[in-house]
Amino acid sequence: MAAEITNISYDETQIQVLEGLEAVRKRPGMYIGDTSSKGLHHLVYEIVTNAVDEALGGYCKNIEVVIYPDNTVSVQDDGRGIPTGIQHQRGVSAAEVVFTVLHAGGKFGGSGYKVSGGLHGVGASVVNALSEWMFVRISSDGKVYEQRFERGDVAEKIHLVGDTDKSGTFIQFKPDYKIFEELELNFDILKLMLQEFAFLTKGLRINLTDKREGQEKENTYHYEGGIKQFVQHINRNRKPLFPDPFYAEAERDGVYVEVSLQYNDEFIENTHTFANNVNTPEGGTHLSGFRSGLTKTLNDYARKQGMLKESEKNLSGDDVREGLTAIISIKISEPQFEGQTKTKLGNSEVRTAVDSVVSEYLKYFLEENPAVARQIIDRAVLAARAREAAKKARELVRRKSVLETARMPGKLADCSERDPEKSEIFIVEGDSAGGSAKGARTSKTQAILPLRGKIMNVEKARLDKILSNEEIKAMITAFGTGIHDDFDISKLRYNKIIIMTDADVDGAHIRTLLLTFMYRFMKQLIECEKVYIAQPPLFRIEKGKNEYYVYTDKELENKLDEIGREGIKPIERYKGLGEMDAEQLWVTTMDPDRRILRLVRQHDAILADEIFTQLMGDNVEPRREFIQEYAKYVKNLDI
Ligand code: TTJ
Repeated sequence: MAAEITNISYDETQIQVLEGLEAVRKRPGMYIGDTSSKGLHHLVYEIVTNAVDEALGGYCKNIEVVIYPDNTVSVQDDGRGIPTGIQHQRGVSAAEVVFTVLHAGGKFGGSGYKVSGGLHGVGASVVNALSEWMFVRISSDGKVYEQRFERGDVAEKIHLVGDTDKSGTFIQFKPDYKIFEELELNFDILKLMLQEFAFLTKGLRINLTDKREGQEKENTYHYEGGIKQFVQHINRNRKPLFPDPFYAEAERDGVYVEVSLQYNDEFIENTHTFANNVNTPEGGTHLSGFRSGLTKTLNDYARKQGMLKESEKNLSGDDVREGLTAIISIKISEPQFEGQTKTKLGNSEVRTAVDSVVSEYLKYFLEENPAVARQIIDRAVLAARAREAAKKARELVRRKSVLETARMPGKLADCSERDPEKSEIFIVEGDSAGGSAKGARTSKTQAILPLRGKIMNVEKARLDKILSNEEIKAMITAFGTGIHDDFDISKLRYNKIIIMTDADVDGAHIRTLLLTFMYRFMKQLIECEKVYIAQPPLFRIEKGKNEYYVYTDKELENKLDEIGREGIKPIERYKGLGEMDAEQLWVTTMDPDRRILRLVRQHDAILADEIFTQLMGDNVEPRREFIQEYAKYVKNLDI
């Protein structure tokens, strides 16, 4: 048994004992980022990664994830099963080593790529350490074994429980309430995560089931086309230029490269990059290799076909990326992750590998599909013309933010504090609520920027038009960061950006537009957790000398049960911020000591963007699907 395990890399060199699991419980943030909802969902990510690795090796075809009513989660695969034999170095089973020893990875994909996300794949032992309990059932070689852990410690040794003709691994765990601030698992976050894994691993079927009462749900993610279907998914509510996305898959110098792309009739770029299935929003060598390959190949083709005259300038990178949707996924044995959030790929050999695959296969694709090629080039030529105008508008904004004399927008009631760490800005819907907010604020630390009406849809316009929009200009100037590649978080003039809109459908719409703008132009604001949503109360209850503000329907019921229903004045329901006077707005929504702020997380922005394209897109079918899916949750959605 031991020899077998050594064979499959569970030897001393693979398993390094760095620290005990106690260290994980002492400083969970060091291992999973934080102990908020983000960290909680990261536990599931860690476990699923192991099963996906087994699938990458070609040993597993199905993964089942289940959320139970007690907020536990299970992940099951039909792979080979974690080895159960005694590991000779330690005298315990290899499975136990996987769950109790930090950094006991030793995972290898069958294709020869060691799949580990470096810091990202912290491993099953970290999840075990942060779980009240963990239960493991392994089926392999005709036998079923089980083992149980509590807060990282062995509670039951591994033992045989029966026979089977199947193989696989089943893990169930309960996140430790002593560690996590939040235990509620979010179906949508897991959905985005699992769907992404499924897109990145063609053929793998991932099933997600929610068994919690009142929210029972089941989804399956299974894509034979892999990232090609990922591209189609991103464009599903948009108008693609051609139906069948470009797809290339090849290996170069030990780098496995997959690229897929398609253009749509909008102006923004939607490129997502992955290294060993880890999302790399900071980009890196795979992205730069892709960009240079794309620009070069399209220019070469356009010249050869006479679509670019000798006197004309080359199409720029920005030109060829307008309306582009692309996925780049690479796999490599020793990924180097760099950058602020360790999500930037550093391996230089990847740049040449991706550049070469894109150049070779795209050239071929253009020659095979001349009609498509013409559409792509025509589109880029149009973009080049518009670019000159856009550049001028953009430089205007850039110049303003570079010179410290940046004139703040007239509508901004700025705070007097100059230290961004101590300042915050409220983006407020409408001039009247803006007026109340100005009356209510602490002018030293709180700035108010009222926006008039709806802000424009940034996905449907070119940069020059977007940047001539007053509300958008006002936000960019007030924030001080610039946008896109010029974005610089160190220039941010406030530590918190707080979106304050009415608690109704219009308010939700404006919030969606604002989030879409920030997600598209200032992604790092969201990644760095600078954006919040203010929560104005829905009701005011008055009883005797006491008044209470409550923020949800459920809270209203609870409060009424608590204080009794007798002798209360008619309950006020707030329809908009404008109905509150300055004092009420301060007490309920703006006072840092009493207010409730909801942090906008990455998935909120992605979902906002999805909802947005689905509702605002030109296609009727996705809009109908959306309304059907969400109608049961949303009471007064007047669309
Ligand atoms: C290791 O090499 C021998 C055959 O099994 C390989 C292995 O570890 N396979 C494996 C691990 N399949 N599935 C897992 C796994 C699945 C889950 C859900 C969680 C964890 C920690 C591991």
